[in-house]
Amino acid sequence: MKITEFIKNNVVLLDGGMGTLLQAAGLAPGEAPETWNVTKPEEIVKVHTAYFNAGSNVVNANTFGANVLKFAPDKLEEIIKRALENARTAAAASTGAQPKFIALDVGPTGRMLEPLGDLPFEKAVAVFAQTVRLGVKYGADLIFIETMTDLYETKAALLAAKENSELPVFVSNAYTENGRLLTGADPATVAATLEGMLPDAIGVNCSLGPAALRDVIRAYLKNASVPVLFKPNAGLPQTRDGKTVYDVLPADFTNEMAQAVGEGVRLAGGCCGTTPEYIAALRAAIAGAAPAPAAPKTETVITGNARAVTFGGAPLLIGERLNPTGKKRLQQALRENDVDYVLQEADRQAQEGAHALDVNVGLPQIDEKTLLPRLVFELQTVTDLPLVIDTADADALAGAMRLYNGKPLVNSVNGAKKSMDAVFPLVQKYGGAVIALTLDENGIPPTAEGRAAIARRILDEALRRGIPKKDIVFDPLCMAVSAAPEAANTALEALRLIRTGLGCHTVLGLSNVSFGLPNRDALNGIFFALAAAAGMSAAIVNPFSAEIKKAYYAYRALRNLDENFLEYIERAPALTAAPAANAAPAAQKPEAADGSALQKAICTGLKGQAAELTRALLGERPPMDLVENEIVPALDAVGEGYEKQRLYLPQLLNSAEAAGAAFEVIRARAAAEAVPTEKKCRVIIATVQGDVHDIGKNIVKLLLQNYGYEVIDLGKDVPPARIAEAAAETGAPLVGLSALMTTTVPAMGETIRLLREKAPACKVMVGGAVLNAETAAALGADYYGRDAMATVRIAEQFTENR
Ligand code: B12
Repeated sequence: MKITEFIKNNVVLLDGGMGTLLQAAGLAPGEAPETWNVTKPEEIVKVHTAYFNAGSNVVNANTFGANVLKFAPDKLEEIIKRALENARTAAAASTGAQPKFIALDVGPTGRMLEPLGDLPFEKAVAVFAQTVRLGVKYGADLIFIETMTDLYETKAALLAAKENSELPVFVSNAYTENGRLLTGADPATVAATLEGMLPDAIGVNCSLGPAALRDVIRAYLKNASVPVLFKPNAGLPQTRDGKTVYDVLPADFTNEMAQAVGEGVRLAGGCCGTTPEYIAALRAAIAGAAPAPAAPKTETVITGNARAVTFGGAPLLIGERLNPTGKKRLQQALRENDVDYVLQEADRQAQEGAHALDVNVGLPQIDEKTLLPRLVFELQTVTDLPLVIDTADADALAGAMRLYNGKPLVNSVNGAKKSMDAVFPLVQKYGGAVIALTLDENGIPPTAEGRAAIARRILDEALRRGIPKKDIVFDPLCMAVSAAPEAANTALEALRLIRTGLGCHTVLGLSNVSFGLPNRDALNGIFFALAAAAGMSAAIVNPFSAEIKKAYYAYRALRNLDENFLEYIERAPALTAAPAANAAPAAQKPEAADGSALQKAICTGLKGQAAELTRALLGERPPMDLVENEIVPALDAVGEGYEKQRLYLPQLLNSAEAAGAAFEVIRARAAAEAVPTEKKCRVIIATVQGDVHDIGKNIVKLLLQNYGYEVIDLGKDVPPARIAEAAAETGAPLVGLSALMTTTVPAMGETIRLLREKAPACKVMVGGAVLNAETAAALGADYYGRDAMATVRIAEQFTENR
């Protein structure tokens, strides 16, 4: 029997922790567990056998870290081959009579993908592909992708599994305590994104105990149409007496798990800290539990890299400003490869309240196949709004969908066979919802009924291919009323027929309707309201249009979609403003509200713009003024957003890079202007071990250099021993240490202790946002510096007293 058959009528029992058991059996710290497949197969067989004996249906072979980034190719093959052999030996040796399946276990690569890290998406796909092919070659029954903390890497792994095997695939992510992946995505986003690529089960493993993950698993059950799996830890790992311990005992674990199965979880097991004892108890607790019936979800959802947007309620606003038709400035930017302009335009629309952004690069002389995927990738570094990938070029669409981190809305397919043959297979492969235009080989039918009939045909064809109804969004097409006076009426009627007749969601490109008439904004606004009333679910609009905004917020208020009119009241004063339709950038936003242009560029993560603005400002203001009153406040704002969970790691990283770009301009200028002076004394500086925050340290370095000190910069994440050695070797009399996190303060203490031992004459100054004079004293530092200027004063004072 295949696992996909077995799942249909049974709750599937998975296995429990492996790494923790191997550690107990003597696996040394730093030793790769996968090597034991070859060197100590009997230990691995023992663990697998114990899980099969405890009742597991699925056992994950010991291949979690088996990838070509960690093992040489022939070693990798040996490890995977032996891993699957060991699991088969265990299946044969075990006593249980239950159906048994062996999974190729696929864990993360251990590297961050671009843009957060340096591993390109396609490289990640290739790494996973190699593991998957070996799993297939050596007889795995299924592929179990697990403990993924980044949605993009999860997509890479799932794509590799699909492209290189016919095996069933389970996909499981590890969530942080705030209910999101490390890189920000929430369960609704993950579920929508992964499901489009047709895994056989999705779910959650590792990180926390079952109770702490209750909300996450419920979010899966609410959003997922495929079976949901749950494989939590025996609690959050804690260190006690130098040992890792887990605090959820088998009885509590199984109670919580049994409840989850009752709520609809279809595959249950454990992760770190769980043992065969937990799995046996779990089997007893869920024995005979009937699997929850499959419940396909019907909501239309699209996602960005961290956010899901659901159709229904008031029409969604899809920003149209990234479509070059009729927009000279954007055309120029696209021709000149001015990515920053495009990113700013995206950000401005997001600020104006757009829910998704249409991206189109269709211009003569532009290679869409290259530019569209690139822009889609770049846009996702500045916005987590879902993108609407708008192209008639199937290759460009394929490239962009492949690189997209989320579930996009594709714009568009139509009723012509050629179009459906080109677009639907891409939707099936990469996942996505798709805008279907009600036209075909014969053009656009003049009547609403004709358009509804085409919609019906498109829907039937999509369903025949296995694409669910929720993923087809119809655009009944509206021409200009100036050319066709019935155009608006026809489009409105077609909307009504499709929405009520087919029960599908709809979208309209609104602005067309007013083409050729004066005060287009007025017409567009009223048309928005009429269309919304007729069943329009989303509108492709100019989010800066005052009339559209009026219509949108008023519609929500009147339809009781805006609780207590909160949003309407908040926006009301602005809704009377004169139309700002296509006004130039920058002039539109209230500057004072959220900082200067440079601060905003840093907050948004616009590297090029941050550098450019800094260059301009350097003519007017002293460099340190820019550091202290622009760069630092912007980073503080980002840090606060991160803390309050309004921003996530990708945004933090982009802002840091933009701040870095601004700072680099300042540094280069300072270096060029520096007057050579006699060096005062040597100062060693470093960010302590475990800490990669180096912006503050670099500022300190710059200032010290400007004041004539010879700075030896050891970089970031520097082990205590290296700092102590450098102090001893160079005889530098002063060392500056930086730490930005509570978790790295102990490393600072350790460094100071070692310095006292290895370079007793050396004085130590410390700084960084987590410190204050008290903690500095408690750590045994000689000086504490609140900011970079304070560092200089300390150094000056130190030199005088020497
Ligand atoms: C930018 C940033 C990042 C960037 C760092 C890029 C880089 N190259 O530095 C990236 C995105 C990589 C990052 C990663 C992480 N970050 Co971070 N990050 C920040 C952020 C927003 C700004 C830090 C900064 O550069 N400030 C501006 C500089 C100029 O200020 P400063 O460093 O304090 O330096 C000044 C003074 O302190 C002093 N000074 C500094 N060093 C020294 C040294 C001496 C000797 C002296 C005398 C003075 C001195 O002078 C400087 C100039 O005036 C802060 C929030 C904040 N507002 O601090 C969070 C923050 C520090 N990060 C945080 C966290 C949690 C993380 C991550 C763990 C996130 C994650 N989940 O992965 C990782 C940690 C990675 C690691 N192992 O270090 C937390 C730390 C919480 C805590 N209290 O422990 C913060 C506070 C955010 C938050 N509010 O939650 N982060």
